[in-house]
Amino acid sequence: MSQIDCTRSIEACATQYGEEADAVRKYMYGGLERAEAIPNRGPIRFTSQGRLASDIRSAYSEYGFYIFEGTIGEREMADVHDDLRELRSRFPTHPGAEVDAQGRPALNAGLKGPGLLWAKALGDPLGGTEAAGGRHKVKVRELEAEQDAPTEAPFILFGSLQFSDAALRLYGHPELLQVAAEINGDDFAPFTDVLFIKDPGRGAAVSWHQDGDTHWDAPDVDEDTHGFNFMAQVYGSTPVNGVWVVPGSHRQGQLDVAELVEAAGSERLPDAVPLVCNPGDVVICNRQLVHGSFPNAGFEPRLTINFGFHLRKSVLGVEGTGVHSPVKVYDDATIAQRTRALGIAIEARHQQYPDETPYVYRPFTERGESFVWNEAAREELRDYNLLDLSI
Ligand SMILES: O=C(O)CCC(=O)C(=O)O
Repeated sequence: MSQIDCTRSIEACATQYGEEADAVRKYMYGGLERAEAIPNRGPIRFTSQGRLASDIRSAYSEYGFYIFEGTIGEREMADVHDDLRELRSRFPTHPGAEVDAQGRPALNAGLKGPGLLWAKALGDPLGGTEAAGGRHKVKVRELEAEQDAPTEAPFILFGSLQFSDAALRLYGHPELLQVAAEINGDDFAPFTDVLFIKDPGRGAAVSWHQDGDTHWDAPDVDEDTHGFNFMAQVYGSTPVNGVWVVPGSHRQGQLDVAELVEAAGSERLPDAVPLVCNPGDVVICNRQLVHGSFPNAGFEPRLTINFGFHLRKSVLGVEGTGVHSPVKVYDDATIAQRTRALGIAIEARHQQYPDETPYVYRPFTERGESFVWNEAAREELRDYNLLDLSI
Protein backbone atom coordinates (compact mmCIF):
# COMPACT_ATOMS: atom_id res chain seq x y z
CA MET A 1 0.00 0.00 0.00
CA SER A 2 1.97 3.06 1.14
CA GLN A 3 5.73 3.17 0.89
CA ILE A 4 5.79 5.88 3.55
CA ASP A 5 6.92 4.60 6.93
CA CYS A 6 4.87 6.69 9.34
CA THR A 7 5.57 4.72 12.52
CA ARG A 8 7.73 7.50 14.02
CA SER A 9 5.02 10.02 13.22
CA ILE A 10 2.29 7.88 14.76
CA GLU A 11 4.38 7.64 17.91
CA ALA A 12 5.14 11.38 18.03
CA CYS A 13 1.52 12.24 17.32
CA ALA A 14 0.13 9.80 19.91
CA THR A 15 2.49 11.19 22.55
CA GLN A 16 1.01 14.65 21.99
CA TYR A 17 -2.39 13.35 23.13
CA GLY A 18 -1.15 12.57 26.68
CA GLU A 19 -3.61 10.30 28.43
CA GLU A 20 -5.24 9.47 25.08
CA ALA A 21 -1.95 8.32 23.52
CA ASP A 22 -2.77 4.60 23.54
CA ALA A 23 -6.19 5.23 22.03
CA VAL A 24 -4.65 7.40 19.28
CA ARG A 25 -1.96 4.84 18.49
CA LYS A 26 -4.53 2.05 18.32
CA TYR A 27 -6.83 4.17 16.16
CA MET A 28 -4.09 5.00 13.66
CA TYR A 29 -2.86 1.42 13.27
CA GLY A 30 -6.45 0.13 13.22
CA GLY A 31 -7.27 2.68 10.52
CA LEU A 32 -4.34 1.49 8.43
CA GLU A 33 -5.60 -2.09 8.65
CA ARG A 34 -9.18 -1.14 7.82
CA ALA A 35 -7.99 0.95 4.85
CA GLU A 36 -5.89 -1.92 3.53
CA ALA A 37 -8.88 -4.25 3.61
CA ILE A 38 -10.92 -2.08 1.23
CA PRO A 39 -10.56 -3.03 -2.46
CA ASN A 40 -10.52 0.52 -3.82
CA ARG A 41 -7.06 1.33 -5.06
CA GLY A 42 -4.99 0.82 -8.20
CA PRO A 43 -4.16 2.66 -11.42
CA ILE A 44 -6.96 4.29 -13.44
CA ARG A 45 -8.21 1.67 -15.90
CA PHE A 46 -10.55 2.02 -18.87
CA THR A 47 -12.19 -0.64 -21.04
CA SER A 48 -11.27 -0.98 -24.71
CA GLN A 49 -14.31 1.25 -25.41
CA GLY A 50 -12.77 3.95 -23.22
CA ARG A 51 -15.20 3.51 -20.33
CA LEU A 52 -14.02 3.54 -16.72
CA ALA A 53 -13.51 -0.06 -15.56
CA SER A 54 -16.77 -1.17 -13.98
CA ASP A 55 -15.13 -2.47 -10.79
CA ILE A 56 -13.65 0.99 -10.19
CA ARG A 57 -17.01 2.66 -10.75
CA SER A 58 -18.76 0.27 -8.39
CA ALA A 59 -16.07 0.49 -5.68
CA TYR A 60 -16.30 4.29 -5.84
CA SER A 61 -20.06 4.01 -5.55
CA GLU A 62 -19.88 1.63 -2.60
CA TYR A 63 -17.17 3.29 -0.52
CA GLY A 64 -17.34 6.91 -1.76
CA PHE A 65 -13.65 7.09 -2.61
CA TYR A 66 -11.07 5.40 -4.81
CA ILE A 67 -7.31 5.83 -4.82
CA PHE A 68 -5.87 6.13 -8.32
CA GLU A 69 -2.33 5.01 -7.74
CA GLY A 70 0.57 6.49 -9.66
CA THR A 71 -1.57 8.90 -11.67
CA ILE A 72 1.06 11.63 -11.69
CA GLY A 73 4.14 10.34 -13.46
CA GLU A 74 7.76 11.15 -12.66
CA ARG A 75 8.12 14.06 -15.06
CA GLU A 76 4.92 15.71 -13.89
CA MET A 77 5.84 15.19 -10.23
CA ALA A 78 9.14 16.98 -10.83
CA ASP A 79 7.19 19.81 -12.45
CA VAL A 80 4.82 19.94 -9.45
CA HIS A 81 7.71 20.05 -6.96
CA ASP A 82 9.52 22.86 -8.84
CA ASP A 83 6.31 24.80 -9.18
CA LEU A 84 5.37 24.47 -5.50
CA ARG A 85 8.82 25.59 -4.40
CA GLU A 86 8.41 28.73 -6.46
CA LEU A 87 4.79 29.16 -5.34
CA ARG A 88 5.69 28.99 -1.66
CA SER A 89 8.43 31.56 -2.14
CA ARG A 90 5.64 33.96 -3.16
CA PHE A 91 3.55 33.38 -0.02
CA PRO A 92 3.08 36.46 2.18
CA THR A 93 5.51 36.43 5.10
CA HIS A 94 2.68 36.27 7.65
CA PRO A 95 -1.11 36.67 7.77
CA GLY A 96 -2.10 40.04 6.39
CA ALA A 97 1.33 40.75 4.85
CA GLU A 98 1.37 42.23 1.35
CA VAL A 99 4.88 41.04 0.46
CA ASP A 100 6.80 37.77 0.31
CA ALA A 101 10.13 37.02 2.00
CA GLN A 102 11.99 38.71 -0.87
CA GLY A 103 9.92 41.89 -0.57
CA ARG A 104 7.96 41.21 -3.78
CA PRO A 105 4.16 41.62 -3.81
CA ALA A 106 2.84 38.38 -2.34
CA LEU A 107 1.07 35.97 -4.68
CA ASN A 108 -2.44 37.05 -3.84
CA ALA A 109 -1.73 40.80 -3.59
CA GLY A 110 -4.43 42.86 -5.27
CA LEU A 111 -6.87 39.99 -5.79
CA LYS A 112 -10.54 40.17 -4.79
CA GLY A 113 -10.72 36.45 -3.98
CA PRO A 114 -9.63 34.92 -0.67
CA GLY A 115 -6.09 33.74 -1.60
CA LEU A 116 -4.13 32.18 1.25
CA LEU A 117 -5.85 31.20 4.51
CA TRP A 118 -3.65 30.76 7.57
CA ALA A 119 -4.48 28.80 10.69
CA LYS A 120 -3.07 28.44 14.19
CA ALA A 121 -0.34 25.82 14.03
CA LEU A 122 -1.85 22.41 14.93
CA GLY A 123 -5.19 24.11 15.63
CA ASP A 124 -8.68 23.36 14.33
CA PRO A 125 -9.84 26.68 12.88
CA LEU A 126 -13.17 25.43 11.51
CA GLY A 127 -14.55 22.98 14.10
CA GLY A 128 -17.43 24.34 16.15
CA THR A 129 -17.58 27.59 14.16
CA GLU A 130 -20.07 29.04 11.70
CA ALA A 131 -17.49 28.91 8.88
CA ALA A 132 -18.67 27.20 5.66
CA GLY A 133 -22.28 27.23 6.83
CA GLY A 134 -21.39 25.65 10.18
CA ARG A 135 -20.72 22.24 8.67
CA HIS A 136 -17.77 21.44 10.99
CA LYS A 137 -19.92 20.89 14.05
CA VAL A 138 -17.29 19.59 16.47
CA LYS A 139 -13.88 20.97 17.32
CA VAL A 140 -11.25 18.23 17.23
CA ARG A 141 -8.48 18.35 19.78
CA GLU A 142 -5.91 21.05 19.05
CA LEU A 143 -2.28 20.20 19.76
CA GLU A 144 0.70 22.25 20.93
CA ALA A 145 3.18 23.21 18.25
CA GLU A 146 6.86 23.34 19.21
CA GLN A 147 8.00 26.62 20.68
CA ASP A 148 9.98 27.67 17.62
CA ALA A 149 7.04 27.08 15.25
CA PRO A 150 5.31 30.24 13.98
CA THR A 151 1.92 30.66 15.63
CA GLU A 152 0.13 30.73 12.26
CA ALA A 153 0.81 28.31 9.40
CA PRO A 154 -0.36 28.34 5.75
CA PHE A 155 -3.51 26.20 5.56
CA ILE A 156 -5.59 26.58 2.38
CA LEU A 157 -4.74 28.34 -0.88
CA PHE A 158 -7.97 29.19 -2.70
CA GLY A 159 -8.22 29.57 -6.48
CA SER A 160 -5.03 27.57 -6.94
CA LEU A 161 -5.14 27.41 -10.75
CA GLN A 162 -4.25 31.10 -11.00
CA PHE A 163 -1.16 30.64 -8.80
CA SER A 164 0.28 27.31 -9.88
CA ASP A 165 0.88 26.34 -13.51
CA ALA A 166 1.51 22.76 -12.37
CA ALA A 167 -1.91 22.64 -10.67
CA LEU A 168 -3.42 24.14 -13.84
CA ARG A 169 -1.81 21.45 -16.00
CA LEU A 170 -2.94 18.72 -13.63
CA TYR A 171 -6.49 20.09 -13.87
CA GLY A 172 -6.32 19.28 -17.59
CA HIS A 173 -5.23 15.64 -16.99
CA PRO A 174 -7.05 13.65 -19.70
CA GLU A 175 -7.62 10.46 -17.69
CA LEU A 176 -8.89 12.33 -14.63
CA LEU A 177 -11.23 14.36 -16.83
CA GLN A 178 -12.47 11.14 -18.43
CA VAL A 179 -13.21 9.86 -14.92
CA ALA A 180 -15.07 13.13 -14.19
CA ALA A 181 -17.16 12.56 -17.34
CA GLU A 182 -17.94 8.98 -16.30
CA ILE A 183 -19.16 10.02 -12.86
CA ASN A 184 -20.82 13.34 -13.67
CA GLY A 185 -21.63 13.08 -17.39
CA ASP A 186 -19.64 14.53 -20.29
CA ASP A 187 -21.15 17.97 -19.65
CA PHE A 188 -19.76 17.95 -16.09
CA ALA A 189 -19.33 21.31 -14.40
CA PRO A 190 -16.45 22.64 -12.28
CA PHE A 191 -16.58 23.19 -8.52
CA THR A 192 -13.56 24.79 -6.81
CA ASP A 193 -9.79 24.29 -6.70
CA VAL A 194 -7.60 24.68 -3.61
CA LEU A 195 -4.38 23.47 -2.05
CA PHE A 196 -4.61 21.95 1.42
CA ILE A 197 -1.28 22.53 3.16
CA LYS A 198 -0.39 20.40 6.15
CA ASP A 199 3.22 21.09 7.03
CA PRO A 200 4.74 18.74 9.61
CA GLY A 201 4.33 19.95 13.17
CA ARG A 202 2.17 22.85 11.96
CA GLY A 203 -0.66 21.87 9.63
CA ALA A 204 -4.08 22.48 11.16
CA ALA A 205 -7.02 20.07 11.40
CA VAL A 206 -10.14 20.09 9.23
CA SER A 207 -12.78 18.85 11.60
CA TRP A 208 -15.24 16.09 10.57
CA HIS A 209 -17.88 17.23 8.11
CA GLN A 210 -19.81 16.43 4.95
CA ASP A 211 -19.50 18.87 2.08
CA GLY A 212 -22.59 19.96 0.22
CA ASP A 213 -25.36 22.28 1.34
CA THR A 214 -28.02 22.75 -1.25
CA HIS A 215 -29.66 19.43 -2.14
CA TRP A 216 -29.91 17.29 0.99
CA ASP A 217 -33.69 17.64 1.13
CA ALA A 218 -34.26 17.32 -2.62
CA PRO A 219 -36.52 14.40 -3.58
CA ASP A 220 -33.98 13.12 -6.12
CA VAL A 221 -30.83 13.51 -3.99
CA ASP A 222 -28.48 10.57 -4.48
CA GLU A 223 -24.90 9.62 -3.75
CA ASP A 224 -23.47 11.79 -6.54
CA THR A 225 -25.56 14.92 -6.05
CA HIS A 226 -22.96 17.17 -4.41
CA GLY A 227 -20.08 16.08 -6.66
CA PHE A 228 -16.58 14.96 -5.81
CA ASN A 229 -13.05 16.24 -5.30
CA PHE A 230 -9.89 14.89 -6.83
CA MET A 231 -7.20 15.00 -4.13
CA ALA A 232 -3.75 14.73 -5.72
CA GLN A 233 -1.07 13.88 -3.19
CA VAL A 234 2.26 15.61 -3.70
CA TYR A 235 4.09 13.95 -0.79
CA GLY A 236 1.67 11.11 -0.09
CA SER A 237 -0.69 10.91 2.86
CA THR A 238 -0.76 8.94 6.10
CA PRO A 239 -3.08 8.44 9.08
CA VAL A 240 -1.21 11.27 10.83
CA ASN A 241 -1.36 13.96 8.17
CA GLY A 242 -4.08 12.69 5.83
CA VAL A 243 -7.82 12.93 5.39
CA TRP A 244 -9.94 10.26 7.12
CA VAL A 245 -13.29 9.22 5.65
CA VAL A 246 -16.23 7.10 6.82
CA PRO A 247 -16.66 4.67 3.90
CA GLY A 248 -20.21 4.49 2.55
CA SER A 249 -21.44 7.54 4.49
CA HIS A 250 -22.00 9.43 1.20
CA ARG A 251 -25.10 7.24 0.70
CA GLN A 252 -26.66 7.96 4.07
CA GLY A 253 -27.94 11.48 3.52
CA GLN A 254 -27.02 14.35 5.79
CA LEU A 255 -25.62 12.97 9.03
CA ASP A 256 -25.25 14.72 12.35
CA VAL A 257 -21.51 14.64 12.90
CA ALA A 258 -21.88 15.85 16.49
CA GLU A 259 -24.06 12.83 17.19
CA LEU A 260 -21.55 10.49 15.55
CA VAL A 261 -18.78 11.86 17.75
CA GLU A 262 -20.96 11.61 20.84
CA ALA A 263 -21.89 8.02 20.05
CA ALA A 264 -18.21 7.17 19.47
CA GLY A 265 -17.32 8.68 22.85
CA SER A 266 -14.41 10.51 21.21
CA GLU A 267 -13.44 12.34 18.03
CA ARG A 268 -12.04 9.05 16.71
CA LEU A 269 -14.96 7.80 14.62
CA PRO A 270 -14.64 4.03 14.80
CA ASP A 271 -15.48 3.19 11.17
CA ALA A 272 -13.30 5.86 9.60
CA VAL A 273 -10.22 5.04 7.53
CA PRO A 274 -7.29 7.23 6.50
CA LEU A 275 -6.57 7.95 2.83
CA VAL A 276 -3.21 6.21 2.58
CA CYS A 277 -1.35 7.40 -0.49
CA ASN A 278 2.05 7.57 -2.08
CA PRO A 279 3.26 10.71 -3.82
CA GLY A 280 1.53 10.90 -7.20
CA ASP A 281 -1.65 9.09 -6.15
CA VAL A 282 -4.92 10.91 -6.80
CA VAL A 283 -7.98 10.15 -4.69
CA ILE A 284 -11.50 10.65 -6.00
CA CYS A 285 -13.45 11.56 -2.88
CA ASN A 286 -17.21 12.00 -2.78
CA ARG A 287 -18.08 15.32 -1.13
CA GLN A 288 -20.96 13.70 0.76
CA LEU A 289 -18.62 11.39 2.70
CA VAL A 290 -18.09 12.22 6.35
CA HIS A 291 -14.44 13.26 6.28
CA GLY A 292 -11.84 15.34 8.08
CA SER A 293 -8.20 15.47 9.10
CA PHE A 294 -6.36 15.84 12.42
CA PRO A 295 -3.56 18.34 13.16
CA ASN A 296 -0.37 17.10 11.51
CA ALA A 297 1.74 16.36 14.55
CA GLY A 298 4.01 14.01 12.59
CA PHE A 299 7.15 14.45 10.51
CA GLU A 300 5.82 14.05 6.96
CA PRO A 301 4.35 16.95 5.00
CA ARG A 302 1.07 16.67 3.12
CA LEU A 303 0.06 18.94 0.32
CA THR A 304 -3.12 18.08 -1.55
CA ILE A 305 -3.97 19.61 -4.90
CA ASN A 306 -7.77 19.56 -4.63
CA PHE A 307 -10.10 20.12 -7.57
CA GLY A 308 -13.72 19.16 -7.83
CA PHE A 309 -16.46 18.57 -10.38
CA HIS A 310 -20.25 18.49 -10.33
CA LEU A 311 -23.14 17.06 -12.26
CA ARG A 312 -24.47 19.90 -14.43
CA LYS A 313 -28.00 19.30 -13.16
CA SER A 314 -26.80 19.85 -9.58
CA VAL A 315 -25.65 23.40 -10.36
CA LEU A 316 -27.78 24.67 -13.25
CA GLY A 317 -30.43 27.10 -12.02
CA VAL A 318 -29.30 26.61 -8.42
CA GLU A 319 -28.50 29.47 -6.06
CA GLY A 320 -25.00 28.99 -4.65
CA THR A 321 -24.37 28.95 -0.92
CA GLY A 322 -21.74 31.65 -0.73
CA VAL A 323 -19.27 29.27 0.91
CA HIS A 324 -16.70 29.38 -1.92
CA SER A 325 -17.84 32.43 -3.90
CA PRO A 326 -20.40 35.25 -3.73
CA VAL A 327 -24.01 34.06 -3.78
CA LYS A 328 -25.63 33.91 -7.22
CA VAL A 329 -27.85 31.74 -9.35
CA TYR A 330 -25.81 29.57 -11.69
CA ASP A 331 -27.22 29.98 -15.17
CA ASP A 332 -25.74 28.54 -18.37
CA ALA A 333 -23.64 31.64 -18.99
CA THR A 334 -22.10 31.56 -15.49
CA ILE A 335 -21.27 27.88 -15.78
CA ALA A 336 -19.73 28.44 -19.22
CA GLN A 337 -17.70 31.35 -17.88
CA ARG A 338 -16.39 29.34 -14.92
CA THR A 339 -15.59 26.41 -17.22
CA ARG A 340 -13.19 28.53 -19.28
CA ALA A 341 -10.50 27.67 -16.71
CA LEU A 342 -10.85 24.06 -17.87
CA GLY A 343 -10.28 25.00 -21.51
CA ILE A 344 -7.22 27.02 -20.53
CA ALA A 345 -5.94 24.12 -18.41
CA ILE A 346 -6.29 21.61 -21.25
CA GLU A 347 -4.31 23.93 -23.54
CA ALA A 348 -1.66 24.63 -20.89
CA ARG A 349 -1.23 20.90 -20.43
CA HIS A 350 -1.05 20.29 -24.16
CA GLN A 351 1.80 22.81 -24.46
CA GLN A 352 3.76 21.00 -21.77
CA TYR A 353 2.94 17.45 -22.91
CA PRO A 354 2.42 17.67 -26.70
CA ASP A 355 2.60 13.88 -27.16
CA GLU A 356 -0.39 13.24 -24.89
CA THR A 357 -3.88 13.16 -26.41
CA PRO A 358 -5.76 16.10 -24.85
CA TYR A 359 -9.17 15.64 -23.27
CA VAL A 360 -12.07 16.74 -25.47
CA TYR A 361 -14.81 18.41 -23.40
CA ARG A 362 -18.14 18.04 -25.19
CA PRO A 363 -19.61 21.48 -24.30
CA PHE A 364 -16.55 23.22 -25.83
CA THR A 365 -16.98 21.23 -29.05
CA GLU A 366 -20.70 22.00 -29.16
CA ARG A 367 -20.12 25.69 -28.62
CA GLY A 368 -17.13 25.79 -31.00
CA GLU A 369 -15.14 27.28 -28.13
CA SER A 370 -11.35 27.16 -28.35
CA PHE A 371 -8.58 28.29 -26.01
CA VAL A 372 -4.96 29.33 -25.98
CA TRP A 373 -2.50 29.34 -23.11
CA ASN A 374 -0.65 32.63 -23.04
CA GLU A 375 -0.29 35.76 -20.91
CA ALA A 376 -3.83 36.91 -21.74
CA ALA A 377 -5.17 33.56 -20.50
CA ARG A 378 -3.11 33.90 -17.34
CA GLU A 379 -4.64 37.33 -16.83
CA GLU A 380 -8.11 35.88 -17.45
CA LEU A 381 -7.56 33.41 -14.60
CA ARG A 382 -7.12 36.18 -12.03
CA ASP A 383 -9.99 35.82 -9.55
CA TYR A 384 -11.60 33.10 -11.71
CA ASN A 385 -12.72 31.39 -8.48
CA LEU A 386 -15.17 34.17 -7.68
CA LEU A 387 -17.41 32.07 -9.95
CA ASP A 388 -16.84 28.77 -8.10
CA LEU A 389 -20.00 26.66 -8.26
CA SER A 390 -20.58 26.36 -4.56
CA ILE A 391 -23.34 23.89 -3.69
O1 LIG B 1 -7.37 17.99 3.08
C1 LIG B 1 -7.97 18.13 4.15
O2 LIG B 1 -7.40 18.04 5.23
C2 LIG B 1 -9.45 18.37 4.16
C3 LIG B 1 -10.10 18.20 2.84
C4 LIG B 1 -11.54 18.55 2.84
O3 LIG B 1 -12.17 18.70 3.84
C5 LIG B 1 -12.24 18.71 1.59
O4 LIG B 1 -11.64 18.59 0.51
O5 LIG B 1 -13.47 18.98 1.64
